[in-house]
Amino acid sequence: MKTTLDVKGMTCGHCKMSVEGALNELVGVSGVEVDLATGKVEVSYDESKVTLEQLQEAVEDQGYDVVA
Ligand code: 9UX
Repeated sequence: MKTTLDVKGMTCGHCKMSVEGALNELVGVSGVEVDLATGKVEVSYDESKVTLEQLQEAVEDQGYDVVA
């Protein structure tokens, strides 16, 4: 399935890479699209392998806030 996370605090290309990298490392994630201008992070994932909570935690572990 596909979800869009609302992430606060990403401002440069390195932020984008950190968030994309962290999400892509998770088993079950098949695609990540970060829009820096809006903070929207579109994630394609298999919900039988990874949960929405795990996606949010992966982003938070990089130091960004996820708005529920
Ligand atoms: Mo760029 Mo992002 O210097 O936290 S890595 S703003």
